[in-house]
Amino acid sequence: MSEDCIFCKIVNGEIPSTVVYEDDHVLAFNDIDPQAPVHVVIIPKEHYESILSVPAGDDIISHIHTVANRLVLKLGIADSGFRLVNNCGADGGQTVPHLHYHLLGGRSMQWPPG
Ligand code: IU
Repeated sequence: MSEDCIFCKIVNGEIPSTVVYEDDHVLAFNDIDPQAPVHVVIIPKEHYESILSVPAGDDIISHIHTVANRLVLKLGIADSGFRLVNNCGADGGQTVPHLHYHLLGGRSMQWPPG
């Protein structure tokens, strides 16, 4: 837990969120500023500033991908397609310094992203 981290506050319930999945290690909630009909933010409960902070051998990334697969089925976007995005660092578009993945679906995606 990092004291000033907004996503840590969401994890401990200080800031409300619409939770779509939770287990001992991961929380997934609807993005407050959705960029697609389905836009879920998937985060580890433990605070990692970014994907670069995850130690080798830690299986949190694998677990997040497993959770994303489950959510894709639960939210009905498996057949139409979806995008799983990790923004890392300022130029990567990361605005919240707590590791997270965006799960986006329900519309056609463009490439390359802006
Ligand atoms: P980014 O990859 O760091 O830019 O994504 C952060 C996301 O977190 C962004 O899509 C925000 O809309 C979202 N978010 C949120 O869902 N709830 C919050 O309280 C805050 C940000 I602050």
